[in-house]
Amino acid sequence: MHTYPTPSTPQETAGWAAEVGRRAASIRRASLRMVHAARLGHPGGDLSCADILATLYFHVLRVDPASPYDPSRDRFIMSKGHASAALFATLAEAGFFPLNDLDTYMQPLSLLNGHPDRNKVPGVEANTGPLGHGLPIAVGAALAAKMDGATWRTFVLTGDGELQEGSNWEAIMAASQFGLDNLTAVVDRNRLQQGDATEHTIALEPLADRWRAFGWGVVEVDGHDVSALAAAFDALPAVQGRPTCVIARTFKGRGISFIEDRVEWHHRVPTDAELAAALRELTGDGGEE
Ligand SMILES: Cc1ncc(C[n+]2csc(CCOP(=O)(O)OP(=O)(O)O)c2C)c(N)n1
Ligand SMILES: [Mg+2]
Repeated sequence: MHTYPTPSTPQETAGWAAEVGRRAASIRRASLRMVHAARLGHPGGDLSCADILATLYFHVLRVDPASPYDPSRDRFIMSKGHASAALFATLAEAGFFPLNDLDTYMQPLSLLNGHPDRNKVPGVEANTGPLGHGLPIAVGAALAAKMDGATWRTFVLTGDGELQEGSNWEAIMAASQFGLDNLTAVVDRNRLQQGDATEHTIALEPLADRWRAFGWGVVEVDGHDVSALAAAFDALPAVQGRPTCVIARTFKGRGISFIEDRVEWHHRVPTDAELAAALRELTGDGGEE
C-alpha cells in the first residue's frame, strides 16, 4: 500500500499558488485544443472548473499516478462528466497517462470518450455524464470508507445546474444522516447551465442555506482563487462530524474574454481563429508552454 505524504499548506510552500496556476492554464489550453480537434465538447464547463481541478490534483488529493488503484487513495468523482476534456487534461498533467493521448479525445477507438469511463482511463473513479449520479456514488464511497475504518477521503465535483437533479438531494440527506465528514462536495457555481442561467430555469438560491438545512457544513469561496480553494480544503471538515459542501463561485468559460460567462459556449466549438486567439490569451497567464 502506498504511503501518501501529507499535502503541505500554501503558507508552507513558497510558489505553490503560481505552480497550481500554471497547471490550471495548461488544463485550459489542453481542453480547448481537445474540443477544437474533436469538433465536440463543453468548453464553458471545462474552463470553469480548471482551477478547482488543478487545486485538487496538485495540492489536495492523496493519489499516486503510478498506483492508480491503490485502496488507500483519495477518491475524486467528476460528476459533471460533460467536462471530460478538463478531467482528462488534469489526469494527463498529473501523470496518469501520456499527454499525447489527449490528441485522441473522442476519436474512434480512443479511451478518452465524451464522458469519462473508469474501465478505460486510469484515475477515473466513476462513469459519469448523466447528471445527478456522481454525488450519490460519492456518498456510497465515503460510507464504505467509514465502514472499513479507512482514512481515505472522497471528493466530488458537481455542476450547479446539475443540482436540479433530485437524486442529489437524496444523497445530500443520506450523507448527513451517516455523518460523512470524510466527504466533500464541490459545486462549480458558474450560474449557467446548458441554455440559460440556473436562476431562470429552476432556481438554486439560497443554495448555501439549502445545504446547511440538509445538515452539511458549507464554505463559499472564489473558485478561481487557488489559495482560497486550498485554504477551504486544508480546513476540512468545515463543521466537525458533518460532510462539507464547498460552493466555488466561478465563471463559465473563465480565462477567455470571448467565452467567459456566455451561455452559448456551453457546447460551442472554437473555430481555428478562435482557438488561436484563446491560446494567445492564455499565454502570459502563468501558462507559457
Ligand atoms: C441527466 C442529464 N440530463 C441532461 C444532460 C445534458 N447536459 C449536459 S451538461 C448539461 C448542463 C449542465 O449544467 P451545469 O451542471 O451547470 O454544468 P456546467 O455549467 O458546469 O457546464 C446538460 C443539461 C445530461 N448530461 N444528463
Ligand atoms: Mg453551471
